[in-house]
Amino acid sequence: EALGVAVIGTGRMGTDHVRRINDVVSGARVTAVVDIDAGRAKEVADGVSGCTPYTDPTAAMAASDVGAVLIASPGPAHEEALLAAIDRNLPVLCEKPLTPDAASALRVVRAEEKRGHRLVQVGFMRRYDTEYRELKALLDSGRLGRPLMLHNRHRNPGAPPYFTNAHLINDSVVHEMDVTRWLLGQEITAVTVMRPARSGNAPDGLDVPQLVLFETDGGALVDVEINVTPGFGYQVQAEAVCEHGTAGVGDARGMLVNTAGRWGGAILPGFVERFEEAFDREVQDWVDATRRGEVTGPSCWDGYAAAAVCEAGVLAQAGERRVEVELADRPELYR
Ligand code: ISE
Repeated sequence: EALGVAVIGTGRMGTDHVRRINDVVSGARVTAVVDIDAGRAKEVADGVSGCTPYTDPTAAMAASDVGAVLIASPGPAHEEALLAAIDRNLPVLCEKPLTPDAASALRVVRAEEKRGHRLVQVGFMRRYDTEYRELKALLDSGRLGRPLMLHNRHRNPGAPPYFTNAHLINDSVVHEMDVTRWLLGQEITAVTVMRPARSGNAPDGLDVPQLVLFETDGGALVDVEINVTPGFGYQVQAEAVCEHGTAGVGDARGMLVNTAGRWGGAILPGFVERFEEAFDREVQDWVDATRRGEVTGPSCWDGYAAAAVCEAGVLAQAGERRVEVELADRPELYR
């Protein structure tokens, strides 16, 4: 029998996941959609057969046709929904961020610990991207020796109007935090943020580009260029510098055209396009694992660790200085 999923939040990611579960993923169907805006919930539910609209996440979770929850509401609404799902022993796929700050993320970790088993997978979709997986496999193989540095570029075509400098850390660089922890298998111990002169092309309220540096407990140094350049397109790249060589992902994708004395190709327009396959694989893996009664993928601990690094990052950014990360001890459940 197909897994009945309640999708909470019908914004950009929520609606995309409803489409994905309906049209792309096998073994699941959307049986409930939740939005604080009743009209919006109904509009989305009307497009899916056998789907009920709700305004209250806990009401949806209580429905007999709901067996799992996908949280895609704004970050500040995550904690309540996560705790309600854990309380009902329902498996969850939670879009990043797990929660907006480390203290609330740790409360979710503690709730899951109390349950005694994992229920939550966090939506760090880069772990499902083919290229990032290849890089991870190569680093894990040891062929290039130890990774010593990781260079990252994270260039966005634009930003939502509410975006502030802190969002650059919490919403964007959070992916490099997770990728660093996952690729290197190390914790981030300190963050430094520096800024060159502000781009005249920067959207209002954003000081871009910025340079973010991570230090890790394995002695690696990681840099991230975070940028928002209207009209540029979306580009995410990572290059590991190891003892015996380097390996990079995210360069030119697709067709290369030579004509009229020039060569070139297209830059993808946004993260939905760049990571489409990763999102598909992420949700399919989640559905498959859930139906087997397992929980895999990035955990609450990964969500908490990223939140702790974000907190240090936002402080580092505000003061343009180095800030150490404070991390609780990793519970047995996540070892
Ligand atoms: C957005 O929220 C994402 O998660 C994207 O992956 C990221 O590239 C973008 O910068 C964020 O705003």
